[in-house]
Amino acid sequence: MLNKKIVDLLNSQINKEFYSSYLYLDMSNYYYDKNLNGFGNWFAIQTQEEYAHAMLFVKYLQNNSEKVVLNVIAAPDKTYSDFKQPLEASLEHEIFISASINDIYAEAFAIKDFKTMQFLDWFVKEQGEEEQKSDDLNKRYDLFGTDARGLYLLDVELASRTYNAPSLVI
Ligand code: OFO
Repeated sequence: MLNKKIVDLLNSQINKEFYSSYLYLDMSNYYYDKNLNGFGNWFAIQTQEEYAHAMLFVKYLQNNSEKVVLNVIAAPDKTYSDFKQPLEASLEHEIFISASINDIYAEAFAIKDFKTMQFLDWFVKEQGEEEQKSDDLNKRYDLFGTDARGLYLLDVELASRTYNAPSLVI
């Protein structure tokens, strides 16, 4: 059993992870629509990763005999007027998700819920990597993406990204 506030925060995080998956699917669709299929692929893989994260939170609640509450997933409401904007929005989103994970961690720490802290350790590390990955893509776009040949080569590179299931097993 877990503390009620922790359960509420974890359920809210499930919604945020599913929303992240939805948001990245929207970004993926944006790039496919522009024939930038490598960028589309990169975000399609982000979509899969976020879905897997949501399911890890689901599993954690189930393993602790807590009720999983599924709420409405908001529709992504951003429109993009150039190729850079989804990249910036994804970095901003990852920073928001990191803060959300940190808030749950802080609550778990305050009530000495060491089990939840241990579970969240993986996400703290993962968010650090996600922010880094997104920042790196933004910087590489700035370097190469504004030149047509550079954009083409970057798109080819991003097309080779493949999905790896999360290393966390619970
Ligand atoms: Fe769920 O990994 Fe980032 O957002």
